Amino acid sequence: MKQFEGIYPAIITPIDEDEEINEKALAQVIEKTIGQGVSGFYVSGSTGESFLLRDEQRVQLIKAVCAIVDGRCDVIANIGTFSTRASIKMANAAAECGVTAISAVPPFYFSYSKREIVQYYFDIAEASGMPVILYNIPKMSGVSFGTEELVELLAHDGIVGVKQTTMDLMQTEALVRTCRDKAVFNGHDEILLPALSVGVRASIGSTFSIMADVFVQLKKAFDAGDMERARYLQGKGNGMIRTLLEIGIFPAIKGVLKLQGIDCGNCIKPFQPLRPEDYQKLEKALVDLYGG
Ligand code: NAY
Repeated sequence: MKQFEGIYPAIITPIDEDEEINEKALAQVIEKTIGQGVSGFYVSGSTGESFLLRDEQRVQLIKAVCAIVDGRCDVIANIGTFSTRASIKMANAAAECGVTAISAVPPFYFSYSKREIVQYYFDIAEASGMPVILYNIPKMSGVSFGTEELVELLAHDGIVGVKQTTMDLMQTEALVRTCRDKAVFNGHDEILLPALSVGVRASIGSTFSIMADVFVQLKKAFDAGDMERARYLQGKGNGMIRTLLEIGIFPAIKGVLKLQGIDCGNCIKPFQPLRPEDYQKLEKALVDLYGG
């Protein structure tokens, strides 16, 4: 079974003024982060504003990322959407683009039973034949998985891992220990170091688009047993994350990329453009992170 290891940016979706995908900026973000040592990309996730994109834009995005990456590292595409049939259609399109694996947010908005959610994942895995990574993000999806449910889902041959976008490190530890042949991804950048300490080997995160180097170095320091440096780097990253969260994580990430010289546009409305005072805060956070 494929081993996933390292830092995976949950990549933003650069857009132009008409809210169409800007593939040139997408390539710039991908090249910058590959240069910083990332292991792959998580595309069309929350950070990618996937639920604000039209279906054909989502496929365009996945196709573009696969073409730009061109086999240099992994591409994981979130294909989850409101119905099982539509998710399978998106999974098949992603498979045609050449992704390494697919991931699927649980079906949301209507409150489904656990039985329905489990079947949704089995149907996607079986119909697509693609390796599936569960997407555990209770804060946004409103679906809270219990540890036993995740273990049951991970027992399926087609389900190869889970992305834990939750602060519940007790659950993450239990999954790493119980599901040894499956990939457990950390999904909150601000707790990468504690997640590594419970045995996680890979992390998917939105802030890696702007500071992958910090987290690549953090993991290297952890693997080398240099806890002082690992803690220092987590603290550095968390300084930036605090500012991003205060402003609004996704618009703020695009704001930082703009300050770093890559214009990814704004987030799709109803997200609002940043204000001058937001850019001032981001500039300060960048100086605190990388120096002036
Ligand atoms: C996705 O699909 O894009 C993600 O889940 C990325 C993970 C991010 N989660 C959320 C809810 O934004 O990287 C995290 C997060 O932005 C970061 O840890 C700051 O809280």
